Amino acid sequence: MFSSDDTIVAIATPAGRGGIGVVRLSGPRATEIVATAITRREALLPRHATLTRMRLNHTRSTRAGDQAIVTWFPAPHSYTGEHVVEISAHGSPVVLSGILNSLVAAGARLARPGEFTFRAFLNARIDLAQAEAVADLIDAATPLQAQMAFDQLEGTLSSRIERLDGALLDLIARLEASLDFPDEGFHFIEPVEVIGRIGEVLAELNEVLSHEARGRLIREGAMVVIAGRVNAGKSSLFNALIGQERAIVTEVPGTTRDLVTETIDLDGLAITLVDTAGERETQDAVEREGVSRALRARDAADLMLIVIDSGEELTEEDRRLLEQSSSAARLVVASKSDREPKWEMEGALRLSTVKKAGLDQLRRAMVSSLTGAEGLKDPAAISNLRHVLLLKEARATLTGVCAAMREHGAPEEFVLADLHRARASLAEVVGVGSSEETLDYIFNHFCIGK
Ligand SMILES: Nc1nc2c(ncn2[C@@H]2O[C@H](COP(=O)(O)OP(=O)(O)OP(=O)(O)O)[C@@H](O)[C@H]2O)c(=O)[nH]1
Ligand SMILES: [Mg+2]
Repeated sequence: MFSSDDTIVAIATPAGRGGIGVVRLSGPRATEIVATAITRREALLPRHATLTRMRLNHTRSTRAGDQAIVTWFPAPHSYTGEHVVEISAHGSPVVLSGILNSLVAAGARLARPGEFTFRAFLNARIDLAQAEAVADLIDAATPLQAQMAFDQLEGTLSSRIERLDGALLDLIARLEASLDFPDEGFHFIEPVEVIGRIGEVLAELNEVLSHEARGRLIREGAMVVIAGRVNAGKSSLFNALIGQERAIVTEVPGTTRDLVTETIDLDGLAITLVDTAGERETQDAVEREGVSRALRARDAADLMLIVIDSGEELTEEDRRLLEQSSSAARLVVASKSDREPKWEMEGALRLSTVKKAGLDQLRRAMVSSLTGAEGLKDPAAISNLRHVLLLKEARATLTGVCAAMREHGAPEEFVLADLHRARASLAEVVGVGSSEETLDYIFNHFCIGK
């Protein structure tokens, strides 16, 4: 996918203005290329922050255009494992692209998204699960997501995979020894012991996989859709939950006509909150489209907040919505609780955005409904669907071979083939034997400069 013998360059800080901006190079010619753009004559010292002036190619002269701190991280002790040079300049888009252009003019190639991290992976500085953790850490929207990504970057998952793989490898070695010396009639390992050892690996796999739901919920977050008939107070609730007047609120029924989306941190959980158009029969084409979008959002929701005005008698639409959502994950919100209640319902959460009452209770109910009894307190050992699927594949293989051995004493060759297959599934988690498509997919989701 990428060639890796050239020197790549990218702006590593986000687009826009900032106190500083960083341009990063990686590759065999990194120092040589940087030398053409700095005014300092002496060679850079390894891992020393050096103050120098930089020539930007937009100045069309040999005059310097900015001051920068330049640091060289010699191979192999750098992020990518290659020579890396980081240039911290003033965080102006004009200055940074000037630096970038002069480095490209001197022979560097613009890096593709994720290419620095891809090189770190190729050079075995990190494995694939750790590379994915880098992307997750950058994308983290809540402290809990960030902590979980960092743990994975530190190798918590990778070392567990390594232990499991070690146990399988040991078993394979003993079985192969038995096969290699069949005449001696000596068994290095008895079938019951093989089953026992595989059982231990399965127990550990089950333990890791038991965190799946929580881990994926933390990593992926959840979509919570606010539904209800027109004027029920949905947008008021949406605004109260996100803490700003984002959606338009008026006394006119049918105010909201599109999906309004905002992400909030609820107890460490990244919640995508969606406000929708109110339910009602309407001739208005725009509103009709809004209502049908609301319907689709409801179908995709992890949790629905069904908002019903407690100051009005239940209407046909309220009842229909309650019935339609009865088998889905939902919370019923009795809104406008500052008004005289016109109905009661068990489990309905009374709430008033005017009086700011009942919001905390709703937040707690949302979290417990999404997370179940276990709660969310700690990061989970596994959080990425790709890893989950591979571990389940390994588990299925090992469960199958155990059953075959118990039922009809499967021959050693057969057992060995399955152990190798289980190892291959584990190896793919850390990127050994991963297909080019998998790698492409993963690294294409990175930002440029990482
Ligand atoms: N008394 C009282 N009025 C409220 C409360 N919440 C919202 N309202 C009023 O109810 C009306 C409708 O509020 P919205 O939040 O726009 O309702 P909605 O469900 O988004 O309405 P549509 O977008 O038209 O479907 C507005 O006049 C709000 O001021 C509340 O807690 N108490
Ligand atoms: Mg609204």
